[in-house]
Amino acid sequence: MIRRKVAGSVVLSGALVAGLAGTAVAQEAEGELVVLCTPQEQWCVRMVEEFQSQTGIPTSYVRMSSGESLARLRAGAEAPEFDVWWGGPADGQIAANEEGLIEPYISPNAAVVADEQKDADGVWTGVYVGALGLCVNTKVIEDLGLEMPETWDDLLDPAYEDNIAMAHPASSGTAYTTFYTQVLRLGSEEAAMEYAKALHPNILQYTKSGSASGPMAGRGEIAVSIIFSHDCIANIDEGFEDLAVVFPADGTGYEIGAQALIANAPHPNNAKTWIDWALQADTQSIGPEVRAFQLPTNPEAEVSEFAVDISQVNLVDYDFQAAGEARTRLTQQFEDEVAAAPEE
Ligand code: S7P
Repeated sequence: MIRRKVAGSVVLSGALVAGLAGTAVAQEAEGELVVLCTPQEQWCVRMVEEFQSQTGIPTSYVRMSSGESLARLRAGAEAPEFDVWWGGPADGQIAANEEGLIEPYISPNAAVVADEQKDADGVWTGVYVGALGLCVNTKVIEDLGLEMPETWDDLLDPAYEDNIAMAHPASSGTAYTTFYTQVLRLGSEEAAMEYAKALHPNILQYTKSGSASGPMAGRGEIAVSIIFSHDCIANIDEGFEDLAVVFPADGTGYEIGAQALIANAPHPNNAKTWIDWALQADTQSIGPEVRAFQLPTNPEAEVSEFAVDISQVNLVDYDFQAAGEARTRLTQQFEDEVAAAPEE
């Protein structure tokens, strides 16, 4: 496991926060920072602790899945409670921008991020990348007398009845990425909705949060969890040894985990300081310490030995802008035609 100390401490001088390691950025400080945090809890905790200790800015966070985040931002649009939205697939930030909930910001530190991993107008900037996979319990597959699944269509086999779990696209960015992957793979929204309906009898549970079904597969409660491959790898690293990752041969989707400044944020300068900081190589090297095995967008950041080289994976040509623009409409349609969103 790669361990790396985060470099540098920060001077809080007068009204200016300056001296963030590796950046010449100085923003006017303005009290606290409230982060809307979508990745797994441990990563949110570490990021907030590190930011606070490096900047002296009192920082708190609320962890919410992508769809929940969007709903919460919408509900609080008149008096925003958050300053920055960190993490979760970029389609979430794009959907929020469609509703005027995002303020574009181009960080000077975004220059190191590849053009396809950020919005040219600063609506969102990528902080990590990861591919969707099937997180398969090999022992359950054996007990069921099945072959390992190889494609999305393999999951439609009635032998999987009640043996698959995934999150619900209305609440989860992972699940929305899964759904939109079908749109791109099959060529239309209609075909993707038909696929979701055909898969439905095999779904034991739609969880609220994207990664929740990984441990279900790890415990043998289901044969297959549909999650980001890095979350399955984290589950294996935690000790769920019967799990294996399969990338569907018919093409899988991927995420660019993104961050964005909230429109009318109470502390916009602190939010910009966070966005600048989260793009630094040292900051992006924190992930593997908390089993976040995504690929960083800063090419200088450390890459975990467990990170998936997605250039070796058959990926669909994921269209983040189109996916984000369609998110609210398609998730409502999924609720109406496939399954209601989970309460808890
Ligand atoms: O755990 C890391 C991660 O999978 O969490 C995000 C994920 O979308 C969680 O949120 P949802 O509950 O909305 O699915 C991903 O961005 C990230 O890689």
